[in-house]
Amino acid sequence: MMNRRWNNAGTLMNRTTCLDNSALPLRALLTAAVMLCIATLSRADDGYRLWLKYRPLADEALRAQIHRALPSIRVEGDSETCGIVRRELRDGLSGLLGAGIPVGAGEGLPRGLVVGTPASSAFIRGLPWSDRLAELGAEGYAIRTEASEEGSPAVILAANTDVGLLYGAFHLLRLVQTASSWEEIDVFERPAIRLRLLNHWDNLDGSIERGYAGQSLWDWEAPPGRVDERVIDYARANASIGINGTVVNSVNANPAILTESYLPKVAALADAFRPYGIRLYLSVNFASPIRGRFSLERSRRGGIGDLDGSDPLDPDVRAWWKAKAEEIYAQIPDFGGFLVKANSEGMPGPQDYGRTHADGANMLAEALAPHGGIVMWRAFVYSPDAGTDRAKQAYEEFVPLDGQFADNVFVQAKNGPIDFQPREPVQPLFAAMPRTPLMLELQITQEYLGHANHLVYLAPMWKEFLDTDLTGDGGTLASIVDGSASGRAMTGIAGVANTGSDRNWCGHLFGQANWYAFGRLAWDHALSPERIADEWVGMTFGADPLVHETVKAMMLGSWEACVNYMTPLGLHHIMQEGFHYGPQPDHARGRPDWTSVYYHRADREGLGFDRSPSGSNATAQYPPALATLYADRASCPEELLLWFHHVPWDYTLPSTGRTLWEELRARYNQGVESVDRMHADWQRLEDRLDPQLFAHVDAKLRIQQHDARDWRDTCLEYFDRFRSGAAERAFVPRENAP
Ligand code: GCW
Repeated sequence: MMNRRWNNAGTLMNRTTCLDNSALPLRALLTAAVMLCIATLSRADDGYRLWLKYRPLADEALRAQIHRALPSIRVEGDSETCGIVRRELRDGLSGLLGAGIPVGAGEGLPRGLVVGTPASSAFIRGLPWSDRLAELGAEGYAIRTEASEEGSPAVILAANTDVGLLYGAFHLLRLVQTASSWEEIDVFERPAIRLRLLNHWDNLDGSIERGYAGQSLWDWEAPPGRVDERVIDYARANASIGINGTVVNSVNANPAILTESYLPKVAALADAFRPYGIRLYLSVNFASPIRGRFSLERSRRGGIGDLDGSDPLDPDVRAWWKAKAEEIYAQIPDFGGFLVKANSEGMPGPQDYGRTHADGANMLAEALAPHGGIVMWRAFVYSPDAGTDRAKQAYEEFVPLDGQFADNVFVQAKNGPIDFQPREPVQPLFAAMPRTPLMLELQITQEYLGHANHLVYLAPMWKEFLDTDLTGDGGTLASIVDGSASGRAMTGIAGVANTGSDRNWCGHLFGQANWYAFGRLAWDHALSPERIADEWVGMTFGADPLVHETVKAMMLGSWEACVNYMTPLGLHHIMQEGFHYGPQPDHARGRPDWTSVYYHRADREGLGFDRSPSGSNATAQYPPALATLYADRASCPEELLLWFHHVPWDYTLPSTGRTLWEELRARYNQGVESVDRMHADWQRLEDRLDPQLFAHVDAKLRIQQHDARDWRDTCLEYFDRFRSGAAERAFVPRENAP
C-alpha cells in the first residue's frame, strides 16, 4: 500500500520537473505540497503497528521526567530473547521519549534501567528482594523503581527466565505509553493461566474459516526456513500481551499438515516463534493414519498413512501416532501438542469405531507424553440424531467421561453451550468435570457478531462468563479455568484468532482491541474491561482526553448494543445460514439444529426455547443455584429469558413493566440508537484523529448502522407475524427434536 502511494507521489514530482523557470514559485509551492503529502502519508496510520506504535508522548514535561528515570538500558543476558528485549526497550523508549536511549552491557552505564535474571546477572542475584522472585514462576516478572542514589539503577526489571523479562519489558513499555504521571513502580506479576493460546482456523490453501481479515499469515508455499517478516511481527504482538502458544491450522484439520512436506515448514514457524516465548501446536485429523484417501483440498476425511482405519485401540494405530510424534519432536523439540475436533460436524473420531472421546484423546496423549506434549480435545460436539436439545449435548457426552482422561489431556469447551452467540449462558460442563483439566475456548473472530464490519468490544462479554458464579458459592468460571478451584497447575485458555493478511491485521481497527483484550484477560482475568480499554485506547490513540473518553465509551457500550440489535433477551442463532452474518429468523430448511426456527420457536403464543423442566430441561445441567435461577421464568435473568423459556407475547417483564413484544421492540430500537450514537461520537473526533484511521472506522460504522437496522426491521417484522396471528408456528418438531 505504501509503495503505491510513494509511486503516486513520484509521478507528481516528475511533472513538476517539466515546468520552466518562470514557474518557479509554483514549482516551490508544488514541491512543498508534495513534501507535505509524503510526510502526511508516511505518518498515516494504517493500523499495522497495532498497540505498539511508540510515538513520542505528547506531554513534554512527563517525557522529560521519564527520561530522567530511564536515561539508559542495560539488559544482562545473551540469548536471542534478551536481544529482542534489548531492541524492544531501546526502540520503544527512544520512540516514546523522543530521544535516543543508549543501550549498554555489563557495568557500563551508571543509572537507568537494569534488566536481568538471577542466572544472568550478579546484580539481580544480589538484590535485597531477590528471594521474592521465586513467587514469579517461569513467566512472571518484577519491575521496581529504586531510591535514586548516585550510581545505582533507577528501575529494575527482573524475572526468572528471559521470556519473563520479555513480558516485563512490554509491561514497562505499556506503563510509559499510558502514563499520565511517573511515580514509583512496584510490580510483581505472574500469569493466572498457564497456557494462553490462539487457535487459528487457517486452512492449508491460505483461506481462513470464519476469518474476516484476509488470508492466512502462514505462507505454506514458502520453502522451509524462509519465514515472512510479518510472522515475526505477529509473534512480537502476541508476546506483548502474554500469549504463549498458537495452534496454526484449523480444527477442521487437513491431514496433510503431518506429512513430510509440511513438517519442515511447521518447524520453521516454530523456530520463529520460540524466542518470543510462543510454542507451536497443531490441529490433527483423527483419520490421519488411514491409507491415502485425502486430497489437499480442505480434506476432512481420510488420511496420509498406510492403515485401514484409525481405531484408537488398534495397536497399529497407536504405533503410527507414536512414530508421528517422534518425527515431529525431532524437528520441533518444544512442540506443544495436538488440538482435536473429533466426531463433530463431520470430522472423524473414535466414535466411528465405537470408542469414546477418552479412548481417542488418551491414545494421542500416550504418543505425546514422553515428549512433554499435551492433547486439547474439543467438547464442541452435537448431532442431529442425538434426540436431544443441542445445548445439552456436550455435557451429556463428556461429563460421564470425567476422570477417564490421561493426565496430559485437556477437554476444551466453548464458553457457552451452543456456539459463540452474541449472548449465551455459561457452558454447564465447566462445573461438572472436577477431575479433568478444562480449557476455555473463546472466539475473538466475530463469526456471529458482525464479522470485521461491526465494532463490538468483547472484553465485557468474556468477563461476564469468567465472573459467572457457577456453583453458587463463589466457584466462578475463572476459578475453574485458572485452577484455583481445584489446585490444578495444568490450566489453559484459547481464543479463536481474528488475525489475517489485511494490513491492519484484524480487518476492523477495533478488532485489534479484542485480540489485545483476550491476551490481557488470559494473563490476568481480574482486569476489568474498563482498564483493558484504557490501556488499548491509550496505546492506540495517544493521550487526547476527549478521544480517550469517547472511544472508551463507544467500546464499553458496543457489546450490549450488538446483543440488542441482533439477539436481545436471550434469542440466539437466527443469523443467515452458513454465513452467520445478518438476520435470517425464517431459516427453516435442512438440518434442524442449523436452522433459526429450531432456536427461537416463535408461535402464536410466544417466543423462545423452553429449556426449563417443562421443556428440554437443560437448566438441570447447572449446579443447583443456577439451575433454580434459570428454571423459573420469574427469576431467570432477562438477558437470557428466551434462551431458557418460551414466553407468551403478553408476558409482563418485571423490570420494565412492558410486555414481551414491547420489550423486544424497545431493545431492538435501543440497539439501533446505540450504533447511531457511536457513529455520531466518532464523527465528532474527526479533527483529532489520523485521517486514514478516522475514515476506516467511519466507513465500518456506516455499515454497522445499516446492518443494525436490517436486524431490527427483519426480526421485528418476522416475529410480528406470529404475535399478530398471521402465522401459527415456525417450528414443526421432528422426531429428533426435544
Ligand atoms: O462455530 C462453528 C463454526 C465452524 C467451526 C465450528 C467449530 C471450525 O461455524 O466454522 O469450525 O464451530 O468450532 O468447530
